[in-house]
Amino acid sequence: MDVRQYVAEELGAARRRSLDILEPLDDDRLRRQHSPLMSPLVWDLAHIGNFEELWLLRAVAGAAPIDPSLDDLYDAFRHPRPNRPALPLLGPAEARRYVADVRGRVVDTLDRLDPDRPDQPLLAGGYVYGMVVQHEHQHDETMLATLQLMADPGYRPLAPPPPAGRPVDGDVLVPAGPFTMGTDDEAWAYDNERPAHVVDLAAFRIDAAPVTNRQYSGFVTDGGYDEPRLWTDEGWAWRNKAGLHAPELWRAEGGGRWTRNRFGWREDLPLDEPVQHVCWYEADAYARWAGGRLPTEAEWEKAASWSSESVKRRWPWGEGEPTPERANLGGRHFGPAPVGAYPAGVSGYGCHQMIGDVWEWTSSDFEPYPGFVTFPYREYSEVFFGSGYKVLRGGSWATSPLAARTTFRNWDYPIRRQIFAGFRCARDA
Ligand code: AVJ
Ligand code: FE
Repeated sequence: MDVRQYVAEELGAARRRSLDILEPLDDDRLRRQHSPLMSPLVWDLAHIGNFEELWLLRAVAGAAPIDPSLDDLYDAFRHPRPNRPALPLLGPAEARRYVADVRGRVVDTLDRLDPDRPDQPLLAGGYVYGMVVQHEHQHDETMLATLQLMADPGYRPLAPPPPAGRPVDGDVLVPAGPFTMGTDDEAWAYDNERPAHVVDLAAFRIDAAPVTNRQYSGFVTDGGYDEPRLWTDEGWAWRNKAGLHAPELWRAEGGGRWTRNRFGWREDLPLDEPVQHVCWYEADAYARWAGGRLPTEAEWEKAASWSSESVKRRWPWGEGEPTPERANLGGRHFGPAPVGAYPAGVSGYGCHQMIGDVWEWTSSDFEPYPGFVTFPYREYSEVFFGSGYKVLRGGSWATSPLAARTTFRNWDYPIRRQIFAGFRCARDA
């Protein structure tokens, strides 16, 4: 497909998604801060528009600012999240008008400017348009994490149920040898996914599926949260300080029965779904309890994108698009699917659900690859390197297929539980 047409369609799809997510919410819920970890939703919305204005109107088309005061308000680095509700933010109607105004102008420029100019790094393959589309989708996922933290009375858009699961046993062997980590030729990959480089790994075993709620509740019932030997020193200190005793949103109902809060509604813990809303310290302790460890980021990527054919795969299953039969992405089912629900999405080494369902914590710190070059701005990746962030891989049920490729890197602090994150375990072979 022609880049101009593709860009126009993906911009439209991202905007429909953002507006759909916010549509059920009244103005008060859009303006309020539901958690100090998160922005008011109306900040996210106008920030999406401001980012688009900065890159697609001002950087690409040389346009003058629509309103220069907005740049400060919606700069994530000038105002940390806890301070955002006190800012003179655009209200919901104003924010909707602003993002629509920006988008109208972007569509106009797309008619006269070629979005794909191989001689200009920002425009080669439509890069900056892809960056803006992925930015909107990433904030859509952030807004969903905010809505999960929102107290009653609940948020429940209509969504078809996910496909049925089936048991997935044990782990798979990934034989020793080199593989290609990262990418040079994925057109819309971020700077932190580049450059492609060879990494030689020892043989290892990795779980064929993410850890389920059933498995994780075994750790809880076995006293995993009360056994300091299972935790790192930092993890144990955090477990004490934060009073961790089960994943966020779980509640013990007696007799070994658990319920969980899902977007403000209480339901029986779905035992066959991947566990969600655990922090890195919990994942790390579970892995030790289970006789394993978290995979490194390189191990995760090899298990997801490599095979005996030694050809890098864009997706675990190969090059075919991520259809509903292959992965749970984009908010389609509004929650994770049970393990085993995607036999058509299995990786070359036999791992299920590497893409979609839940982000997976890895043991690795967020660091640049050898030869990393910032592009096009330091605040996407570079300023976060070496600051104690842990890498997560694979995307969740809420991640857009445009941002869930096997090379994509996400990161968060090891104490964080608000994102849709779980994990799988690895072992030395
Ligand atoms: C890649 C998800 C960590 O949300 O902080 C959004 C993405 N960067 N706006 C974040 C991002 C700028 C980023 N993460
Ligand atoms: Fe942003």
